[in-house]
Amino acid sequence: MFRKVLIANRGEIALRINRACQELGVSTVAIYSEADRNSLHVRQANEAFCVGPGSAAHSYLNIPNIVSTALITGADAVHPGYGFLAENARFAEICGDHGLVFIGPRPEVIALMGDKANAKRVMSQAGVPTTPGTEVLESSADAARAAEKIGYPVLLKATAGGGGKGMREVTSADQIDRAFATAQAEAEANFNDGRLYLEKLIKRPRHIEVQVLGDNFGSIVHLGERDCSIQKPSHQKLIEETPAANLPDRVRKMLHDTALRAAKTVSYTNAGTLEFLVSEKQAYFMEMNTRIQVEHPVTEMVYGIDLVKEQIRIAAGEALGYTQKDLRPGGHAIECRLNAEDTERNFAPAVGTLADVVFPGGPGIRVDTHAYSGLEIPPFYDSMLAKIVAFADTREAAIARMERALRETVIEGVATTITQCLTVLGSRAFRSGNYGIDFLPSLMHESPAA
Ligand code: MV4
Repeated sequence: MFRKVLIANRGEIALRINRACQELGVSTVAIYSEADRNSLHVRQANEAFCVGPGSAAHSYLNIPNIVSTALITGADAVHPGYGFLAENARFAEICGDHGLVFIGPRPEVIALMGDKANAKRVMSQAGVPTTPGTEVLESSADAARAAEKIGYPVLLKATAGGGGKGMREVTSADQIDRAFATAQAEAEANFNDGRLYLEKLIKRPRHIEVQVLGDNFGSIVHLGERDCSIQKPSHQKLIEETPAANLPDRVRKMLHDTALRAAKTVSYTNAGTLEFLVSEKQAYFMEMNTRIQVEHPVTEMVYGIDLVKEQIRIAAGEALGYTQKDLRPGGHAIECRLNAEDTERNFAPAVGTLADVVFPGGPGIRVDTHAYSGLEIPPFYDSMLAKIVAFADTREAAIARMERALRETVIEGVATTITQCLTVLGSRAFRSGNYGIDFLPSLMHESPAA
């Protein structure tokens, strides 16, 4: 096992990684920006070093400063969390070049999955069903030809994308030149890579992802699925749950088997997530995330496995020590994300100082947060303040527990998504378990002031 791990992140995930390290007897080094001086991750880690000013580009993305901090403090490994450098293949490679273990998959696998068109081709060749579409497009004329063949409506997507940036829906041939130009410009601006590919638009799908873990000895297991269909128009997830409700056993098994096949195709190591679009009859591989995800706690509750500890154990060269049949999921878990944002002003991020803060507790409730009364929310980073996770024997009991927990919660000083989460939990569509990616946008249309 490692002696010391540098945590290359902030916020709740930095606390989460620190907790896993402490329980494993591993010492921790926190890094922080000038804006995060008073953060809990700085206080809870064994050591902490400032790596730059507030802007992420100069601190949490500052590779030279982060790597030197790891080397000076004598860390053996670096955990990137999610966001920031978590899916930066070059960072993973630089860590390796400096004798630091990157807690994640191999750099080549990060790079392969980071190129969405390449990832789809590799998966398709291995027999994994992928969304019908093209390889990288040469021009807008190329796109028009492909769209004619596939049939409108289609989606233009950024090869370097994910999360909906550089994505454009095109419903007819007369829109494609314009859509191609704007998607390309957006991809260029966001990823410094304007390459696009095209897919048939899947109508009203569900967004279901499957968690996998692989060790360095060729063992790979899945840890079930998470339904992540409840997303805002900005593609920010609001509520996730496992197991997915109303999913036929046949489809569930197909998703799990397909995820395993996909992970084995690239000899995947460490924690990863395969994202699928699921329609009435079909499940299509969309992309793979080569990191721990925000919503990992719901899987941990249902499988009784600490995914962050598993990441660290695997990176330290330990074998999984269990096989698929040893994994016995039980119960139901739901996560609500509490973001500091103004739902009445179209989810604009809110900044300010937290006043009264009271988090819920009691049976079956887990709170992952870096928030406390008096914390100043800087304008530089993601707006997530807390994740409330409810675990119970059944979906109905988990929903009741989550509603109870959210009513216990007080966050004053900034507007949050608490009421919005309660609206979703109380809605008929959510209770029926019959919802897809169009659910939240249509709910917001029906009850704008709920
Ligand atoms: C799609 C799709 C329909 N058909 N691809 C959105 C984010 C990016 N990762 C992929 N996204 C989508 N890709 C095809 N071929 C619909 C979406 C999509 C979506 C996906 C998951 C969750 C919420 C979503 C909201 C709008 C669109």
